[in-house]
Amino acid sequence: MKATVHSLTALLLAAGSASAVNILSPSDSIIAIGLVGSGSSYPGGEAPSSVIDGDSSTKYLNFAEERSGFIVTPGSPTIASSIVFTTANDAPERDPASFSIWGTNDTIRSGDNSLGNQESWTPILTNTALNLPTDRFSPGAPVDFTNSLAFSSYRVTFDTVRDAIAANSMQIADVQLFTGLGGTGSTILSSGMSILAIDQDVVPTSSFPGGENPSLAIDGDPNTKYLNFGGDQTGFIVTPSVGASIVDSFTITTANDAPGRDPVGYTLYGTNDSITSSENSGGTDENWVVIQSGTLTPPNERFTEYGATIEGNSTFYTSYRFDVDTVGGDSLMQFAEIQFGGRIPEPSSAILALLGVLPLIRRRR
Ligand SMILES: [Ca+2]
Ligand SMILES: [Ca+2]
Ligand SMILES: [Ca+2]
Repeated sequence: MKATVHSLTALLLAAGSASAVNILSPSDSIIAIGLVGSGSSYPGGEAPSSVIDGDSSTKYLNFAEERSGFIVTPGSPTIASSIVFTTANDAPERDPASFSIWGTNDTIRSGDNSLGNQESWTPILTNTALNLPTDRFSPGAPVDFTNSLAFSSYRVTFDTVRDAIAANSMQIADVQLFTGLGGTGSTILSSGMSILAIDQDVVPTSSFPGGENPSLAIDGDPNTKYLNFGGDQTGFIVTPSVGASIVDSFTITTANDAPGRDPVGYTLYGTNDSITSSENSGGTDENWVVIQSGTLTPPNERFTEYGATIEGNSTFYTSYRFDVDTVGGDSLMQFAEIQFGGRIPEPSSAILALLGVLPLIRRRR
């Protein structure tokens, strides 16, 4: 008998007997997510170009600390035989304590502040200890390579720093490659060469201020917002407390300021898996099915709604993932509110009547 009731319910739901509702509410479980990538970043005045300017008073500083470094492209292939590092102006704890160097003749496809792994790299020396002077503005002893190969680009990483606990970053004033052993022969690096900052540790890019957390996107208040420092390719995973639903539209409300942070490109996914992804992770622990992907045109007006209808979705999901693939040009992502329109399974009055009658039928038997 129970099985029959369930079959009837399923049949009537399949026939479209579900009620139109707002799917999201403040009691839903919601977490921030973002692309997993490189954490490399440097201050504007301490860019990687400072290591090839031959000036020990300028330095390259990377907040990603250990395993940060650079990719430099002298252009014409050279055979590097030794390397010299010069310490920066302050904070000896940030000095590299070990390094690795690779060469490639591939075209460089890695971006600035990337993992620096979009090429095929040949190791020249890896995880090699450095004992740089604690004196400031001072070159260390040249480190020799056993290398007979010519490369058009070099990748250098600083695998450890002198005191990783005390330091908040890695820094170095100058790096020079030589064609001869012991810092002899011709210098290979000079100002104006293409040089990129990298960090090889994989980290999530998602983070948010405490007062602008993702739950503020579903609190029903346009004066509060969700802000993600990761910008493009951040978003959220939400598990509506209404249970399984079919989403057929969504509406975003712009936040108080900075229209360049409004969501533009988006992808909406659904899953019926239980959510195991953690806060600020890549959000990929579950099996996600794309419901719809597209591009929005946010209004310039603040505290204003925009969104999209979902075409052709008839699948119930218990959780949703909303990726903001791109924002309007800013480096941060934010919005005040988001709401999903759709349907949840709810027996119609006809079904309720039927369910009410069934126990009577059974009692009469
Ligand atoms: Ca310099
Ligand atoms: Ca790092
Ligand atoms: Ca809000």
